[in-house]
Amino acid sequence: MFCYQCEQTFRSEACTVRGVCGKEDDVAALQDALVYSLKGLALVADKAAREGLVPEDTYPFIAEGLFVTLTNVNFDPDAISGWVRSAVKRRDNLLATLKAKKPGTAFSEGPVGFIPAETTAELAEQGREHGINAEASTDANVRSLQHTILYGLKGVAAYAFHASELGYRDDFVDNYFVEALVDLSHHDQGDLSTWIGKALRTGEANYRTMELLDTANTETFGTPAPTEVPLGVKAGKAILVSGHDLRDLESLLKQTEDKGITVYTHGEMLPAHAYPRLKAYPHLYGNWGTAWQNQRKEFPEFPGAILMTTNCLQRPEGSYFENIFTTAAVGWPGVPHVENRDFTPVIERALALPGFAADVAARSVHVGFMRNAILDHAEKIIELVKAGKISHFFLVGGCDGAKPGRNYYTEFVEQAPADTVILTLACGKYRFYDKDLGSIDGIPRLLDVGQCNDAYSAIQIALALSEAFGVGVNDLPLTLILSWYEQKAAAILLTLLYLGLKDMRLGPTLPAFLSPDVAKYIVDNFNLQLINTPEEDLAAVLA
Ligand code: SF4
Ligand code: SF3
Repeated sequence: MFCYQCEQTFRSEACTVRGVCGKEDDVAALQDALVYSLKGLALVADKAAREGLVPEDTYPFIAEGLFVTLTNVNFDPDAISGWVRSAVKRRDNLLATLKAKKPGTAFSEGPVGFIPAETTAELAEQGREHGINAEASTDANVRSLQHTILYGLKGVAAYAFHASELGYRDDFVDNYFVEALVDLSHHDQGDLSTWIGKALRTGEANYRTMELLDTANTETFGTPAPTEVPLGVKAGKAILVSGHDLRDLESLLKQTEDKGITVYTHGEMLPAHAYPRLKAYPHLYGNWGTAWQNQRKEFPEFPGAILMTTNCLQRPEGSYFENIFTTAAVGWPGVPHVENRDFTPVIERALALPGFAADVAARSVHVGFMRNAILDHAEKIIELVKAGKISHFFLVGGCDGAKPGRNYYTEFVEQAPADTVILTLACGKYRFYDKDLGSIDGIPRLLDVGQCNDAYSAIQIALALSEAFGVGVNDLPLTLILSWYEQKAAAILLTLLYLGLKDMRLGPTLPAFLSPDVAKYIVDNFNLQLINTPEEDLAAVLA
């Protein structure tokens, strides 16, 4: 196998025997076969779209298929094989329709002629033949950019999938999946500058997709507002919901009404508490557990059912294997997969388990400082900056992860001077989300902007401040301190580069898929820097 798409890749180079994430060699190969088969579908869809022949559900299918291959989403060989076969079936149906309308239509590209083998083992072998290195340029720098685009595309796919589940689609976003997969199929074409342009276009597509998801979430569930979320528990039966998909959470809340079950959020589901139409459910109580990488230690202690709606899933321990469920793109062999949001098995399991024996009071955290909540106080914030009471804003956000070195983010936040404000988002916040940093004239110093896709909200805040101060975003007293782990972070980084943001700090390491020359290009053009120590970085930024 060869996979280097996430931050915890072996020796910061590549997983070649077995994934550090728990992904087996055959699963990695099947994921590559899935990407290859989606390229075949995209190549046909590209031509068929000119004839208006592409079935509408093709685009969300492609998005969900790519999402399946994102880190810590799906580890189930049979499920992934099913995706490959569905992609090929869709491709062949579309090809037949296209040929009926335009006889003589022909394709020279390999993915269009790909015929999946009968067995999952043979299909994995085909995936090895069409691995990410075989299906990319022989030029190391161009290949690095093509892999960057592929990984960014997986992140865009995750966000587009969530938006489409809420009924929100956008032609630009739909068409971009086809465009990018067609580009990646023609990997022997174009030079370095062509592919740099295409990588920044992935950033643009991700920006549009995060905007779409922001609209979808806000119009469906209401404008998020600052909300206190308890970290304690209530006596009684319990379900824990993890991941990013708000539609799944809403369906589960509906299906558990009057069942005497308390629902808790986990990981990236925490910001859900801020949405009016979700927090209106009285049995959505609080947030339980910490970041995704602690689940194998924490989940055995949860006395109810657990639902994983998206990443990040780790190998379930025997002690809770019977209690955990997956849905949508997520999968683990032997773990029940909920279809069509019929959460009956999850509810039955929760009712069979003991639940919490007694109420436990604990501290709480505040969420819901998305763009509207912060911009409602824009005038006050601007006044505080002009009066010298706020000297600097930091956005300390991104993914959390298991490797050592991430204490940097906790220490950075702890050491940031008392006249600075920390915006945060995504699961990296679990390093410091429950710290009491106090407030500056009523403005909390720690502001939780939401999930990783709410990077859109953070960008809107930065743009509004830059307009208010009459300076460019790069001239604001604002520094981005980013942590990355999986491919959504790659997509967001491409968006920030597309928007021209400079002087960001990224850690804990640079992505292994950036070749030295590509990394140098980003450093030279955007002054992207690796994190150092909190002391040195704070001193340098605030100098
Ligand atoms: Fe390795 Fe990350 Fe790929 Fe898993 S997703 S196999 S840890 S690089
Ligand atoms: Fe976290 Fe897995 Fe990336 Fe949405 S839940 S940010 S790592």
